[in-house]
Amino acid sequence: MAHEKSVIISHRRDFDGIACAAELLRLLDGSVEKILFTNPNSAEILSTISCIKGLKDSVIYITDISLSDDSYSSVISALGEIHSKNNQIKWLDHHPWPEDGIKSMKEISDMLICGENKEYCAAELVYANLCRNDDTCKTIARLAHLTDFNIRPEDKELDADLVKISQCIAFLDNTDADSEKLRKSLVENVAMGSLKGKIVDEIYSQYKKSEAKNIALLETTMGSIRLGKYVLGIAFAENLQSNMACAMIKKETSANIQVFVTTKDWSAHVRSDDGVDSSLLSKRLGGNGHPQASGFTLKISNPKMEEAIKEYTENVFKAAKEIFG
Ligand SMILES: [Mn+2]
Repeated sequence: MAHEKSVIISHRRDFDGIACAAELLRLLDGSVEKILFTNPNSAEILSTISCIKGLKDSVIYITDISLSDDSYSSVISALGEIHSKNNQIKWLDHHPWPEDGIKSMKEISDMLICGENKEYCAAELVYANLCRNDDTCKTIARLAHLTDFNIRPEDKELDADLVKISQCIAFLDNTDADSEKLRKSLVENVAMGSLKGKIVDEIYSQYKKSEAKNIALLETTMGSIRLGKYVLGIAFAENLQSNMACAMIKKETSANIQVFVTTKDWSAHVRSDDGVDSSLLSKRLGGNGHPQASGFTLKISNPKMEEAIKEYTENVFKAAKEIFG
């Protein structure tokens, strides 16, 4: 039976994920039934998969999402059920994957490009494997590379429009209907090859309203610890673009490992200088990622924000001491 319909599942929080969806939107043109966004932790991935339970005879593209060590079996078994209803699964990712996860996923996927890739981000993999004849996809993929390989806002190569749209994407990393709607418009904008326009300005003005408050929280929660030749800096805000927040932490604390925690979902975004493998910390704390850019999410037991931040910081410092101390 022909597979005419398609569903896109991509990473919600960064430009690479949005760029993958934009490229696929161009490639698949009128056949896209749904675009869903998620983040790479099992709870969110499972809840996203539950949105396509009834799907049949379709192709599901999953991009810029990895499987982590502790949770892949539940995700793969949910996808196995989807696959058994004559759906194809095509998964393109560039983050590290557990070996056993790759093995089991291979059995139920029609295209699987995964595992750590030091040269290409997910949008570049989508371009190279699915839409090579589309020059706009090539441009989108090149832009995603700049944002995804930890090129910080102060680097000249990263132009202002790209920083601005990345801030918009991080700001929209919510599941409410308004955010979903704005994000869909943003994907359509990127699919036209544009990082600018009315929709970007609209989201950016919302983001700007929240920025001052977020930066103030970042500054008051900033802490650091020395671990031999390393300094780890940590700070919290409700929501800021991760590279930007980590650059601020680095500036304030001179840390070569920066941990930015988003308090709205307690996800931590870890960045580090060349030669410092901070993904060891993320992996120890149940997360995943590249040596210079990774992430994890800790559960919080204290309902009071101030106490929760203290608890979170202590847990990160404790793990960091064990690894780098
Ligand atoms: Mn990526």
